[in-house]
Amino acid sequence: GEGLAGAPAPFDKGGVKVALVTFISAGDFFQSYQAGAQKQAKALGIDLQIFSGRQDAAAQREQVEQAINLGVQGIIIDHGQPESLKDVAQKALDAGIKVVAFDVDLGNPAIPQVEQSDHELAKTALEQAISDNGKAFNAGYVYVAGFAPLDRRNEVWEETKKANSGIVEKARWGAVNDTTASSTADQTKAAFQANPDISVVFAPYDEFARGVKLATDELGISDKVKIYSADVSTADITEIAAEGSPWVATVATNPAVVGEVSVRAVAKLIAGEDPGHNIVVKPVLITQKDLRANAIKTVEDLDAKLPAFGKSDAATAAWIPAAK
Ligand code: SR1
Repeated sequence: GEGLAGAPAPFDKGGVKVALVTFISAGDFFQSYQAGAQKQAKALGIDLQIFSGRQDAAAQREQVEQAINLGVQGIIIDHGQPESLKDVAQKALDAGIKVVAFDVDLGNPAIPQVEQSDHELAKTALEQAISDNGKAFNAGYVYVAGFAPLDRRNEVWEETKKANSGIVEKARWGAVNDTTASSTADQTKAAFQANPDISVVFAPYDEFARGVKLATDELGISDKVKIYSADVSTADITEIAAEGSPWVATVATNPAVVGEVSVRAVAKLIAGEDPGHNIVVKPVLITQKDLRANAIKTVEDLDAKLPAFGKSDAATAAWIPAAK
């Protein structure tokens, strides 16, 4: 990369190398996150190398070691299993490399944590579910433990059930793998066959929600179910806004913005600036009703209509150019 006039060292000279080591590489959320990271890197003259983890903890761990050996100045760790990452992340720090974590808690005060305010995200989604369906309904819940964002959203689900005895969790299912949506769809069918009285599904990851919708469409019960999720993509908007869609609301950031923020955070560390320890990108509520009423068809339409969705002030600095 080229030098940035007026930027602090080493960005003034250019040639800064950063690695983005992912755990989940496929799916709309992660593709968009990576695209945003790449755009912000380009604006900063950073040479960003993306490693695809493919849900393999051992491979991701090795990739962090590869990045260290490549001589990068910064590493962004995107999701993963804390136990297989903590020591290699410390090894990177010991080598003078700056580290930022997105959605994986490495429990290290030297490693800033990027997140999407997952408690607020889940709270907003569940408040919408209660406003649409009342305080008593039979619920299905899609959850896989061990992912920091899902675990944080789960805390809010547990609190919500505790505060509302009329909300009954009839079944819980979910899978995170190469084909999360179709695996979740298969499990959803089984869950509905055993519990035909489920009327609300909390599916706080868009691949989960997509799987649930696939299943309810196939079972012909989409008019009897409402789905509340996290995340959004252009493909999701199409699914949510479709006629007769049971997917009525989602709470989401623009994942590209989260990618931009992650790169800005590591850039600030490399420049010797403090981006803060908890770096939060706030999500917004997106309802089927609003998408239809405002003819929103793409993530770009959302960016244009909702300024809070299209950009974030997190980890900014006067010398950091906006991603284009
Ligand atoms: C398996 S974890 C999936 C979640 O990670 C990000 O936080 C996205 O919001 C997605 O829901």
